[in-house]
Amino acid sequence: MSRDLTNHLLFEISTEVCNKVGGIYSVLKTKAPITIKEYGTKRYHCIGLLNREKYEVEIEELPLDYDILHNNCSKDDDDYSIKEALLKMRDRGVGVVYCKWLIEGSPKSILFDLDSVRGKYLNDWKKDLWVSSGIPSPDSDLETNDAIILGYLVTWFLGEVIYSDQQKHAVVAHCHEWLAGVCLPIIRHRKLDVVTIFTTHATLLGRYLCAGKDEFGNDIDFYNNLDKFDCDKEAGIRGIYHRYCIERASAHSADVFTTVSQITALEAEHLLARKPDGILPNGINVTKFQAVHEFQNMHQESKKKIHEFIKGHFVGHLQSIDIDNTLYFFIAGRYEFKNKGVDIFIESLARLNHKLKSINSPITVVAFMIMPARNNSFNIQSLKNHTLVKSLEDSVEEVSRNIGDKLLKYLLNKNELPTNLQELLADNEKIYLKKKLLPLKNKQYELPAVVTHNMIDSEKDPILSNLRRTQLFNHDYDKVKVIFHPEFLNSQNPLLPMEYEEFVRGCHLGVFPSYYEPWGYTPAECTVMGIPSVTTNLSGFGAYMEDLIETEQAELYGIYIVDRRFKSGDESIEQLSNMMFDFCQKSRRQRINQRNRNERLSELLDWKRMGLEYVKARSLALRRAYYPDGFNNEGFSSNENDGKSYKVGKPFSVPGSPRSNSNTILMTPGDLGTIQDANLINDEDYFHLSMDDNDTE
Ligand code: G6P
Ligand code: 1S3
Repeated sequence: MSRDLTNHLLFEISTEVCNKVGGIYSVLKTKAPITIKEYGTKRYHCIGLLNREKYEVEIEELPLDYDILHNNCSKDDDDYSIKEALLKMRDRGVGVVYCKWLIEGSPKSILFDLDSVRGKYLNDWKKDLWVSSGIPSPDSDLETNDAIILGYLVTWFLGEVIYSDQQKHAVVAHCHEWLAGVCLPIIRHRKLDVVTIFTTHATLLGRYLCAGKDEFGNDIDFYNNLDKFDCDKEAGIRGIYHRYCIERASAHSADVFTTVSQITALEAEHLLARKPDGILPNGINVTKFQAVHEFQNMHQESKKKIHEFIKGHFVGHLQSIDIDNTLYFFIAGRYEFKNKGVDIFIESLARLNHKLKSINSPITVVAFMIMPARNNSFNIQSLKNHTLVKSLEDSVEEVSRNIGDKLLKYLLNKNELPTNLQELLADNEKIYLKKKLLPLKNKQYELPAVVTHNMIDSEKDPILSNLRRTQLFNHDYDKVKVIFHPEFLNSQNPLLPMEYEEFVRGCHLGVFPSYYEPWGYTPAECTVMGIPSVTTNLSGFGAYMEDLIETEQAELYGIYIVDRRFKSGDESIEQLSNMMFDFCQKSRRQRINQRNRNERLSELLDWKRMGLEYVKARSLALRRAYYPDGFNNEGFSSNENDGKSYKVGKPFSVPGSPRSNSNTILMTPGDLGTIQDANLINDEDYFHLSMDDNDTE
């Protein structure tokens, strides 16, 4: 029987399946609806590891036993071989949860319990990896041990699937990141009939080199030295040689190797010694509201909640903040001080503070830093301030109700306004309010905290050290106030009870001046909510936007791109502080217009558009595996488009959509570094996939 290449089975493998850790979780989760649309629920499965602490809230377990398989399933079902493979593995003692991932699209998922086989097989598998692929694995690295167990379980599973499927379907395994890459060299070594794709979302060595120092203690000029690093040596110095070997072997063994941006492709070419076949940029699910300006109203509502927090946090100092002229900036993400650009953010804020003071600006900027760091829970003083303000607010509300009743009674009885409004406030009410005010009396003598929690290592913490160095202490005379919140947000938070998305909506500007950022979801998420953001030409997202929008127009759309590639550190800091300073000088009307334009860009980030590159990657992998001589194996193609550069142009007041501009064609990110033989796919069909008529189970 000949394999069905068109209706192949697709497996996406990652340690972030049903396991929220970082960006890859967002990729798989937001992409699921478009993948399910293409494959249905029987031909697409996600594979990950069982994280006992978290998995239950993410999934709904599906029944799986031989009775169900034999009585309810047909051998012709696309997923028959998958279920049979899992049952056979269970028979051999492998713990596995077969489930529906509770996200939009509900992809079926397979979670392997690594502990169920650790004792029995780990040592043999480590030895096999060394013998077959020359990859060492020290006992002390538990994360690598897990990666090895996952890799061997996935290989075992895929072997069972192709055996049980009897070549009815082609099988595509798409692995994300080195942690899920161990299966790739083994599949290659065992010559399994599986087509493979490896996507790296960063390189291990790149991340370490960017964050670290050279042997003389200087920052490493990473991008200007990409071709000069002795990678084996650098990986060895940093104690990651074995992980780097897995990453490199994954890249070399896959039929198709991809990454998420041009800049990371360049990095991978040098550090992993294989030029990626193409770019799979990250998309996002774009929800369009019925009412055109609904997202603007949501901004206003969420902003009010942030105002509430400000009242508590700055109590005793609120005379120095005009809440109606206050702008909320924020940076958020994994706490990588240098890689995420927190270093230049703080320095630029200090310069912004100086600039705003020098023009006596009416604007106050409150800059939030939301990055998890080691702490011992909330700062008692911060909690107390919020409770006191809340209690005062409740009392004022109660007294105002009484005043209202008394005023109404007076007007009805006397038919005239009271001459002495003081009479409306009874003595006991005055005493009551005074008592509530008393604990707030001395608040003006203590500065509002720069951090909301008790930090475990506050002396050495890089954010706090740099706030001290730049003297950003929340003085009344400071135009820039800072708040470090060393924990991700959620609606149960006693200080700032908001989910992250709601918080972003209430802010005015997201600032993400990363030095190392293969893609960067945070600015993309801002755009989907119509919140302007700052990014850099070293981040995948920033470079993608820079390619699509004329540089001088980007700011009109609320996309600020700091040049961190061709400018010195000091110049980048100055550019960033000037961008923030210009933003502070916008009128409310200009901010509203900018948000409207920004939100319209979200179309450029929709998976309906970005997902096309995944389709191309699978198509290329299948052709490479099954028709190795029939096509050109080259990697990137250049952007031809008649030699013209097609970009989003100037917004005519508030443009309908960037695409409506006559100068603009419907580009996909792949047009900037595409996978060859894209002509196999009909782009139009893909873009017009309707998400409504879901043919899922
Ligand atoms: C939204 C609301 C407006 C509000 C504005 C405030 O656009 O729909 O009613 O005036 O936000 O904008 P700002 O940039 O000052 O937060
Ligand atoms: C990586 O996560 P990170 O924050 O460690 O993968 C993300 C998803 O592709 C990407 O957006 C991010 O830039 C990478 O760095």
